[in-house]
Amino acid sequence: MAIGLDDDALTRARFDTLQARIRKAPENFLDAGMILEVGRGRRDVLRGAFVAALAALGGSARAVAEEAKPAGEDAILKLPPWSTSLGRPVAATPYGMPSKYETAMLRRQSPGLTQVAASSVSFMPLQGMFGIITPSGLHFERHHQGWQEIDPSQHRLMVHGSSDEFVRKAKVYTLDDLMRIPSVSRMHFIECGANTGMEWGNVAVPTVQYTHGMLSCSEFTGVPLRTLLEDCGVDLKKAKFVLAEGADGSSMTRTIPIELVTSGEAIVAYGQNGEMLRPENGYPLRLVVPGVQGVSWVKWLRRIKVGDQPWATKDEAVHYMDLMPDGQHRQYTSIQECKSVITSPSGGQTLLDKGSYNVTGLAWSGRGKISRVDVSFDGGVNWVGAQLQTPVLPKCLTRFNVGWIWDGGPALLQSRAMDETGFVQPGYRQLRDVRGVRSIYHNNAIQSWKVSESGEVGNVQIL
Ligand SMILES: Nc1nc2c(c(=O)[nH]1)N[C@H]1C(S)=C(S)[C@@H](COP(=O)(O)O)O[C@H]1N2
Ligand SMILES: [Mo]
Repeated sequence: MAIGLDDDALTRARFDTLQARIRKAPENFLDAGMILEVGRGRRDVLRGAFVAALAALGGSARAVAEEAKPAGEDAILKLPPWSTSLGRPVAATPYGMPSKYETAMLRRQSPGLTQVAASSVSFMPLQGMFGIITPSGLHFERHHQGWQEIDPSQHRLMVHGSSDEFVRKAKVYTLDDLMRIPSVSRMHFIECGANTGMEWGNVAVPTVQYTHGMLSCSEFTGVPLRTLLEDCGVDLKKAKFVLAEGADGSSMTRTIPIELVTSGEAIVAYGQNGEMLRPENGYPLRLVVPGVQGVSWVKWLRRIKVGDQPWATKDEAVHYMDLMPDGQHRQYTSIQECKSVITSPSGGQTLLDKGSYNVTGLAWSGRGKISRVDVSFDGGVNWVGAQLQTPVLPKCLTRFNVGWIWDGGPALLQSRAMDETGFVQPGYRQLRDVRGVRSIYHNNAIQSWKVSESGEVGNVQIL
């Protein structure tokens, strides 16, 4: 155990809570409430550890930590107000919210990105999340023209063809129409093609929220797009592609190969984690295209057009292409290849003491299931297999965990995922050999976190 307090469960529980909070929220290190709580710890060894860990803080904060007297087991012996008073009634909050003490789990905008109201990104806080599902309120956002709050009774979805030869009876659906059709629910990740894009240029942004936070995972509910095409009498021998269009001001339009539709994978979704989609994520309808980059998951979906060739719209002829070393652009590279990242410990966090840690992270592949994740503590010289937490689902986030004893010396943490096709996540050198350095999109390289002797964790690139 990191601080040798096996005989003092209470203090340790408190330590664990603090550690969890610290590891969740690098930005919240200087929370005065936490420092007071630390100061009241009974054991000198604990106080010592924290005072040392807090040594970098400002003068007044340190004074508080040193002056506070240990208060023994008061928290157990004296009943707190919440044990001796009447609690609040049911439905005091008809829609439940996180505890007011959970202030660190927030979507954030990258300080390194220019903020334009219309074209904007918010990143999900991977560093403090558990399991694989992203709470809907923390799902990342990427809008090309802001987000809209659409009245579902006014929303329509049209399915039609480039010409009559593709679609026998074009139709316009209301949300009520769609909800009468047998539905499916599936868990999938969505990753923006630009996730980790800043790292191409060797710009090491500080935290995992900013390196990998254009990623989320939900259970989506809706109607397979194939069902709608069949309903409209689409000639599936002639159809090769569909075009999806959003109802927002960006007129987002993306070409999707028909195989992703005929396989039954693409879903016209209205549900997200058991409730209706959030407005930011496409309420009341969005396209779910498992394994494919986020841009094809058209939000506020209003139109599906069926044809036999790609449309090369603005969102696929100007953006979301990969500039290769020979100066050519690679177009329609939509699958998100196998990738992983350690989410804790990660950039911006601080290890408080030597000892055992759970090294945890996420792995995913747009081609199927994750088959294995290896973790290195020495920059890729030695690797150990991490435990994959169930469920392990295709085109879904997979959580991995591995125990680690930090000896207090410098360390380099990396994770390397493999998917069921045998594809192994590349290192930076390998990726740059093929792709050069001028890309923005589709960076799935191995991420490295450097742990320094002070316990501080930072973002470094290892070639
Ligand atoms: N209509 C519409 N659909 C859209 C976008 C948009 O701006 N408008 N952004 C796309 C991009 S680039 C991404 S990465 C995902 C982001 O989905 P999210 O905001 O639900 O995370 O939506 C895609 N679908
Ligand atoms: Mo995106």
